[in-house]
Amino acid sequence: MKFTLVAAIAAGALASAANANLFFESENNDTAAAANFLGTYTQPGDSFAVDGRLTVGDVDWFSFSVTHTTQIVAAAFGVPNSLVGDAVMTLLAGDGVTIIAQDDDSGVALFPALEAIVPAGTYYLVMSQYPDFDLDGLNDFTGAPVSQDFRYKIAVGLNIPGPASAALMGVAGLVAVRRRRA
Ligand SMILES: [Ca+2]
Ligand SMILES: [Ca+2]
Ligand SMILES: [Ca+2]
Ligand SMILES: [Ca+2]
Repeated sequence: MKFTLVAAIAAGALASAANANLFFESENNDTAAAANFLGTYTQPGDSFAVDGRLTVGDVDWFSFSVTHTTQIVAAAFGVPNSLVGDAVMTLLAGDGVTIIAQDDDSGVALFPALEAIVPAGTYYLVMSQYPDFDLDGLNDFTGAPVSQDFRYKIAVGLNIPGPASAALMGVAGLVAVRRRRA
């Protein structure tokens, strides 16, 4: 139930914004250095969405900046629905290496959702295919290129952290460390 809650929060934040920012991925975005930049956000309650596609061997890097301490809530969905595709979502610090949060299946079906409170700065949000948790486009078990091909949408809400959200983050933190065990 809490998995759906996280997704609903992200979707709700998106729906409530008068001018949601919608982006479309631009390849090649397979590394931190080549990430698609999605903007700098200063206003409480900002949000944005991204449409993308994960193809064979693909990983998609996006970056954005926040100017204040922010609660990031992000969820991915399949396009046109979430029946096809098993994605992994990773939130990294501005060094492009330090993983702040990573999730596999907490969203709808096999799609991920995550939540984190972060200080002002630049962050990376990465979409990869299961099982590619080290974000190199290769299956972590076999070393072969990941072999799925599906379209996705990411909804990201940027909220002001509060006592209630801090409690929720505790729940999300437990969710975030869950891993699919093959
Ligand atoms: Ca892509
Ligand atoms: Ca890519
Ligand atoms: Ca997944
Ligand atoms: Ca990998």
